[in-house]
Amino acid sequence: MQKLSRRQILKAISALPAVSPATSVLAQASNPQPQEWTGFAICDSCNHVPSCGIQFQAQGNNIISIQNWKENPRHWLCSKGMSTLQRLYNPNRLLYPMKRTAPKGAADPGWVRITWDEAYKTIAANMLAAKKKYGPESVMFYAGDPKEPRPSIYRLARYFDSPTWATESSAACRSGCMMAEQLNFGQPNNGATPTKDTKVYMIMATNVWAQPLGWWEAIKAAKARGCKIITVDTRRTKAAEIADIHLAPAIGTDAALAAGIARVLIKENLINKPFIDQWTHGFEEYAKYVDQFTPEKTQEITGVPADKIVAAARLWAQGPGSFTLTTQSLSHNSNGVNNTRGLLLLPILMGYIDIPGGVPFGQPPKGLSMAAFGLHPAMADKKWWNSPEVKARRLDKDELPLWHDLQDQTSPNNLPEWVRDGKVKVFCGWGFNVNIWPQPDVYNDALSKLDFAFATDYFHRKDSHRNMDIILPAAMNYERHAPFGWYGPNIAVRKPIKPLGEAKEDWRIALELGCIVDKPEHFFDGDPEKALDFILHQYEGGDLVKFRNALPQISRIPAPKPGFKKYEDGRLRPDGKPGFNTLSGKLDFFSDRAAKFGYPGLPVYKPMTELSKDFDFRLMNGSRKPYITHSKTRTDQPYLMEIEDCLHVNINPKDAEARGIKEGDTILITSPYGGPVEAKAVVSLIVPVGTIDAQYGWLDNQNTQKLMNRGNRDPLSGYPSYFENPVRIEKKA
Ligand SMILES: Nc1nc2c(c(=O)[nH]1)N[C@H]1C(S)=C(S)[C@@H](COP(=O)(O)OP(=O)(O)OC[C@H]3O[C@@H](n4cnc5c(=O)[nH]c(N)nc54)[C@H](O)[C@@H]3O)O[C@H]1N2
Ligand SMILES: Nc1nc2c(c(=O)[nH]1)N[C@H]1C(S)=C(S)[C@@H](COP(=O)(O)OP(=O)(O)OC[C@H]3O[C@@H](n4cnc5c(=O)[nH]c(N)nc54)[C@H](O)[C@@H]3O)O[C@H]1N2
Ligand SMILES: [Mo]
Repeated sequence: MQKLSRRQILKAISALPAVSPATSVLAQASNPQPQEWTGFAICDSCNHVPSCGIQFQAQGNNIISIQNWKENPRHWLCSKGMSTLQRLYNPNRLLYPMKRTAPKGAADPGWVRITWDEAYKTIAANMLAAKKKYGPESVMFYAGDPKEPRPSIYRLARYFDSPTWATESSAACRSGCMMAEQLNFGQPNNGATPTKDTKVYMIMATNVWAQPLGWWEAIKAAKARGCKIITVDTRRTKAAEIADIHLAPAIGTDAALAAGIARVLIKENLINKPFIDQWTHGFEEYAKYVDQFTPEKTQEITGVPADKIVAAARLWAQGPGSFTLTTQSLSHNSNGVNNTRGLLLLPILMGYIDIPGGVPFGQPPKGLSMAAFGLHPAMADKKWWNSPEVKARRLDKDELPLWHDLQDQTSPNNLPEWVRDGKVKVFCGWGFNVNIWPQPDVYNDALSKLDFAFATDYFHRKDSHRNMDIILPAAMNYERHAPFGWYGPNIAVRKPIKPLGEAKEDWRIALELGCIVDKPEHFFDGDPEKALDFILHQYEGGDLVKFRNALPQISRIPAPKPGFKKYEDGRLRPDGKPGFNTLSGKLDFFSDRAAKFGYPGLPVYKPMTELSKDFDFRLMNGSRKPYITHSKTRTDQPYLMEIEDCLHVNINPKDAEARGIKEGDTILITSPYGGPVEAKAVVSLIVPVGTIDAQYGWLDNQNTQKLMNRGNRDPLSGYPSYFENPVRIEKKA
C-alpha cells in the first residue's frame, strides 16, 4: 500500500466536499449550509470490547470534530481513538467492491471496480457451488480481530449450515485464557477491577496499554486506598512499577510460579481449607504436585527470587483479593492454557470467590456474551452450534478435542493442511489479516489454492488480499449502526453518518448475502437495524428507536441483581443446582474435562523451547504499545506513525552493552525459521536480560511472524507460541 505523509492526508481530507472552505462558499450560494448535528459512535481502534464511546459533530454527512461521549461508561479516548477521523477520511480507503483480473500468483492482482450486484452474485454462486459439490463445511467463514461483524457472520454460517466458522479469537487472542477460566471456574471470568473491599490485587500479565484508559485509573485509586498490588509480568511494565511486589517469571513458567506460591500458602497454613473442602475438586492431588516446587526450585525454573515468592504468597493471603487477567500473551506459549490455569488457582486457594472485594462472578443480562460483542443466542442460534450433529462436522474435532468441546468456533490454525486435503474450498472473510499467523506465506499459499475467496475490509491490504478474488468495502465505526456497545446492563446505540463511497456495514454485507444464499426471513431482509431491534426486543423495554431517541443517555436493559456467593444458591449453573459449571460441579484444581480428552488434569509446568548457543535470546513477539494495534494502526492513522514509524525492539542495557548496541541502532533478528528481520533498538529495563520484545503487524523485512515456529503450539488451545521464540540478534553493519 502507498505510504502517506501527514501533509498528504490533511490535504486529502481538506479536499473532501463541505470541509473545504472553497466548496462551502459555493455551496452556501446555492444551498444553505448543511445542518450541524451530533452523532454517536463506538471506537474500534483496539477492539477491547466493549469499546469506548465517541460523540461527534457533523455537518451534513461530514464529521467535523470528535469528543468524549461522557454519558458512556467508557468515555476516555486514547491516541488511537483520537486519530480515527484520519482513518475515516483516509484517501486510501477501499470504497468500492473490486475484483481481481490477473490470475492468482501474479504480482499485481489487477483490481477493477465492480457493482455490488456483480460481487454478490459471484460470491453467492461460488458459495453454493462448493456447498453442493463438497458439502457446507467446505465453505469457511472467518472474522479477524474486528469483533463487531461477528454476530451477523455467525448467523450466516449457521443458516448456510457450515460449522467452519473461525475468528482471530479461535486462532489466537484471549480464548486460550478463557479456556483456562472455563476449566477452573466452569465459565469465563477474567477478574475485575478492585473494589473498596479489595485488600490485595494481582495483575496477571496484563498490559496497561492494552486496556481501556479507565482500568488504570481504577488501579491507581485502589493503590491510593491502600490496596496492595502484586504484578506477575515478565517485563517491568507500568503495572509492575506500581506493584508492591513484582514477580517477573521467565516466559511460560507461570504454572511453576503459581505452584511455588501455592506450596507456601499450603505449608504456612494460609489457605482457606473450609472453602476448599466444600467447593473445590482435586485439591489433594494438586497439593501433592506442588510439593516439589520449593521456593528454591521455583526460583531455578522461573528466575523469581525465592524470598519474593514467599513474600508474595504471604501478601496474597491478606485478602480479600482479586485479579485482572485480560491478557492474551499468557496463553501464547506451548504451555499457555496450563500456565494460566495455574495462576487462576491462587484466588481459589484463598476462597476469594464471589465475595465482597474478591473475584466476582458476573451475571450479564441473559444471553449477552462479551466475547462476541453483543452476540445474542437468539441471533446466533447457539442450540444449533452446540448440537452433537453440528459439532461432529467440525474440522478441528480430532486435532483439538478439548477446544472443540468447549468452544463453538473452529480453530483455523491448520487451514493450510485443510486446503491441501480438500476440506476447505471457499473462504469468506471479514477483516482478514494473514499476518496474524506464524509463517504467513504458508497461509497465503493455501489461500491461492482455494476455488474462491473474498474479504471485506476498510483498506486494501497487499499481503492479506493478494489471493482474494473479490474485496468488499466495509463501513467504519462512524458509519454503522451495528452492533451496539454493551457494558453490563447498559446499552449504547449509535447514531452514525452514511457510509462513504459504496461502503456497507459488515452486518449488512453478511445479512444481504444471507438473503441470497438462504432466505430473507432468516436475515432481517438484509437490514442491520432490524437485527439490532430484534436483539433488543429480547429484553423488556428494549427498542432501537427508543434507545436512539434517548441519546446521549445510555439505555438500560433488565439484568440479574448483583449479589455474592451465587454458587451457594444455584445461580451459576444452568440447572439451578448449587456449585459451578464444571464436570465436577466444583472449582477444579483437577479438571476431569481435560483428563477426559487425554490432557493432564492438573495445570502442570512444562519447560519452554530451549535457547541455544546460536539462538540465545527469547523474542516476545507481540507486546502492545499505546499507539499501535495489531496490523492496522500504521498508514491508516498517520498521526500514529509520527509517534513510531517502524519496528522497535526493547533490549536490556546489559545485553545492549555486551553487544555494542546503542539506542537507535538497526539490529537484525534471525531465528531457525526465518529472518533476518530489521528493527530499531530501544535500550530499556522493561525487558529482562536475555529477552527482547517486538510488536507484530509490520510488513516485509520488519515482519516478525517469519521468525516463528509454526508447529510449536499449545496442545490444548492450538494457539501459536508467539512469546517463546529463540532468536539471534546482531547489529546491522
Ligand atoms: N506475533 C503475534 N501475533 C499475534 C498476536 C501477538 O501478540 N503476537 N496477537 C494475536 C491477537 S491477540 C490478535 S487479536 C490478532 C490480531 O488480529 P487481526 O485480525 O490481525 O486484527 P487487525 O490487524 O486489527 O485487523 C485485521 C484486518 O481487519 C480490518 N478491519 C478492522 N476493523 C474492521 C471492521 O470492522 N470490518 C472489517 N471488514 N475489517 C476491519 C483491518 O483493516 C485489518 O486489515 O493477532 C494475533 N497474532
Ligand atoms: N494499544 C493496544 N491495545 C490493545 C491491542 C493493541 O494491539 N494495541 N490489542 C487488543 C487485543 S486483541 C488484545 S488480545 C489485548 C492484549 O492485551 P495484553 O495481553 O494485556 O497485552 P500484551 O502486551 O500482549 O501482554 C501483556 C503482558 O504479558 C507479559 N507476558 C508475556 N508473556 C508472559 C509470560 O509467559 N508470563 C508472564 N507472567 N507475563 C508474560 C508481557 O510482558 C506483557 O506486558 O490488547 C487489546 N488492546
Ligand atoms: Mo487479541
